Amino acid sequence: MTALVEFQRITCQDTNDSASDEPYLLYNGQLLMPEQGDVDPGDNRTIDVIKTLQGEARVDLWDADGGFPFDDHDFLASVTISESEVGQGQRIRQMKGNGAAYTLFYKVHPFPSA
Ligand SMILES: [Ca+2]
Ligand SMILES: [Ca+2]
Repeated sequence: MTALVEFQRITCQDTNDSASDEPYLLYNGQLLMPEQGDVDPGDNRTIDVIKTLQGEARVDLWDADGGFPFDDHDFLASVTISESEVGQGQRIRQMKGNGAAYTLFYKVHPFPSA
């Protein structure tokens, strides 16, 4: 069985950086949402990407840090998405870690039959 994940948006409640964050998302280790600039608490960023899902998939949230002197990017949180979420409508998942808090919005659809 295969499903489709419709990634809608992410909202920020708390940042990892003392100033704005530069969040990005990975889906099973591949880029899902490229780095976003100037994200502050209360901000939304549209994702608007559809991915196929087989069994389970992992979404990782990172904050990009490119400043001198060579501060590494910060891992913030991850969630696992499962095919069992098909048909559950709007999914709202908290992604909290490393001082930051974000919310991920998505829907899991059945794969269209031929
Ligand atoms: Ca950071
Ligand atoms: Ca940053």
